[in-house]
Amino acid sequence: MFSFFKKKPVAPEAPEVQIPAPAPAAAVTTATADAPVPAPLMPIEEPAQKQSWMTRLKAGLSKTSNNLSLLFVGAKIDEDLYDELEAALLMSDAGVDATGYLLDALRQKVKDEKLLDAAAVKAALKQLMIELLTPLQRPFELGRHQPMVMMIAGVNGAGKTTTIGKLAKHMQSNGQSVLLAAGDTFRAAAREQLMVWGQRNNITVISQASGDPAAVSFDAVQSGKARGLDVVMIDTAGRLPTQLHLMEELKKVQRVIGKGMEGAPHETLLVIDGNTGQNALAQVKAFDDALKLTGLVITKLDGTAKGGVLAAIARVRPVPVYFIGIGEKIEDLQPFVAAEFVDALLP
Ligand SMILES: Nc1nc2c(ncn2[C@@H]2O[C@H](COP(=O)(O)OP(=O)(O)O)[C@@H](O)[C@H]2O)c(=O)[nH]1
Ligand SMILES: [Mg+2]
Repeated sequence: MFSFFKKKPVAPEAPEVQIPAPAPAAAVTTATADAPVPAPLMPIEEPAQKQSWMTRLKAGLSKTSNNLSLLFVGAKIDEDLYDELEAALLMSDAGVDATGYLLDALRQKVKDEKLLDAAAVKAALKQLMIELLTPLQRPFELGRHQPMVMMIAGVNGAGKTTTIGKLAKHMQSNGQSVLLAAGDTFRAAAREQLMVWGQRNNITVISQASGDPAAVSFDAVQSGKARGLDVVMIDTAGRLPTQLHLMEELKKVQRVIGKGMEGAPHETLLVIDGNTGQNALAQVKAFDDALKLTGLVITKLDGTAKGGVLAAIARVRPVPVYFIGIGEKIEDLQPFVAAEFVDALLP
């Protein structure tokens, strides 16, 4: 079993938040009054699982890593190299801004550090990419609120419902009690999907045939409070940021959640399909403008995704990336770790 959540320390003298049930040993770092800052969690504790995850992440991003790596094979440090690098970064979905930034920073580093061979320049680029992406890395902390209310948004097919399922299972194995709300009332099949999944996994799903997403969400928050649960996750119907009335509806859902519990939703996540290219950036901007996102989940990095879009996000709209997904299994969702990701992009 591996785990990737971090529990925020709860001050013993101000217990307005109940401390959740004890988690399985080694799953979650807990804090004492003497040592209030938990050590960072190892996302995956078993070396074999860790290796398998990295192998699959590398395979998923191999298009970009091949392009980038080949550039440096026996290369001279000249304008041609920078030109080819620019093209490769643009092709990776990094976008004009991040590409320009990385190239300028690399030229400067090559000059300052008097780098002469291709391997050193590659290492310098890798370092710059890690520095660029590290601000996006943030551990997901459990136990900050009871219940902690999370709203999950995104376009159709991005992987919202799948991600909710995976997160719910991970949270359960961290000793959290979870309630789901089938806020995708637009398609009956979507409601069914979550209900069936909930039954199979023994997780309560709040659903309403009437089909008002705000009402379902409100009920779920009330129910989570009444039952003293740890986490309420609210699924929403997919929508494009250009569908203005649907974006208004989403804002309403968020407002109504806040009426159910002061300060909720505590997390508003956007799920993005990693294959969407530069459009992912447009999605982040639009959903963030509408909802003030607290985090992102990037899915499907196992397919044809090129991965560079994270650099674009880091430069243009740095919303933290809590998790990345590389497949449909539970363990295929893991925390985003900048150094690992760059290692997959530029081995
Ligand atoms: N390959 C792959 N498929 C995924 C991943 N995440 C989700 N999917 C698939 O993408 C499809 C749409 O997912 P779903 O959760 O229903 O999307 P939603 O419309 O946003 O709720 C489903 O077939 C999922 O199994 C991932 O990380 N990798
Ligand atoms: Mg769905």
